[in-house]
Amino acid sequence: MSDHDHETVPAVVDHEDEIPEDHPRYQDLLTRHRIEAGVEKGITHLQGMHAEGRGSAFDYLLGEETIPSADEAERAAAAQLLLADHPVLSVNGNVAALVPGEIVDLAAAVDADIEVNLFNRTPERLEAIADHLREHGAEEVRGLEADARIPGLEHERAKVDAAGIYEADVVLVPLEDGDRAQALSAMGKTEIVIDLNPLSRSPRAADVPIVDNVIRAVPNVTAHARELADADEAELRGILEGFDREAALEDAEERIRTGDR
Ligand code: PTJ
Repeated sequence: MSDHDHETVPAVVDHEDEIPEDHPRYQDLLTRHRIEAGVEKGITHLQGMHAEGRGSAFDYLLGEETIPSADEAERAAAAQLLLADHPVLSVNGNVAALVPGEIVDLAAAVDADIEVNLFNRTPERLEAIADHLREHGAEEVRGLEADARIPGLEHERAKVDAAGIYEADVVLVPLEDGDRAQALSAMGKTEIVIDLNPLSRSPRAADVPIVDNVIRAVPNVTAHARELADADEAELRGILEGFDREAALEDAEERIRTGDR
């Protein structure tokens, strides 16, 4: 079957099931649809569309696949989350729209809290995101109390739960802005960042930078965590020691610049 033989996409897609799975740009179309639906539901901020557009350009250059160095980072992230005393998964409007059920599955696999943390923070969006996560199986959603502050951050992303991100030892921050990534790092937290742009400040501030689409990265971290569920501490520490964050960033940049596999 050639690329031209796939079904065409209807002009108006009301539900993601209407996007033909054999379309060569299926994953990108699905992502766009979920972000649009997220905006309509009051979950995703309009700026989330710009963020998605940027991400999608990087993903295109990466070949829209999980490159081997990203898979290694995802395995290291799973090990880091399993070793944590108090891991927290931070969720914004794009993550809630793209991978709500997958975040709930990951939280269950590594026994993590889920906390909503928004750049464009409003009570309406917080509630809409918490409800959406609960609809996808989340039992407890943190971030609504916001009774603590990340030191050194002026904007709304500084607002966190004292019993959540503030106390966490390991934080997963997908699609993060650089300021908070650096501020969390300054608090001594171990950070796992998922971002398609390897040059962005957030993956550069991360202990474990994952240069991959959240749509692929989150379920793959969960798959590694399930596979490592019975691993002992020495094995998990060995995986982390064998992971080279600089090499992972360089490898992703090289792939984007040259297209070389
Ligand atoms: O929901 P809010 O209010 O917290 O706002 C969320 C956004 C994403 C709008 C806000 O944090 C923002 O403006 O982020 P930036 O500064 O645009 O950064 C987003 C980063 O995520 C960019 O480096 C993108 O390349 C990257 N990105 C976008 N889509 C994806 C992605 N990375 C992984 N997977 C994606 N699907």
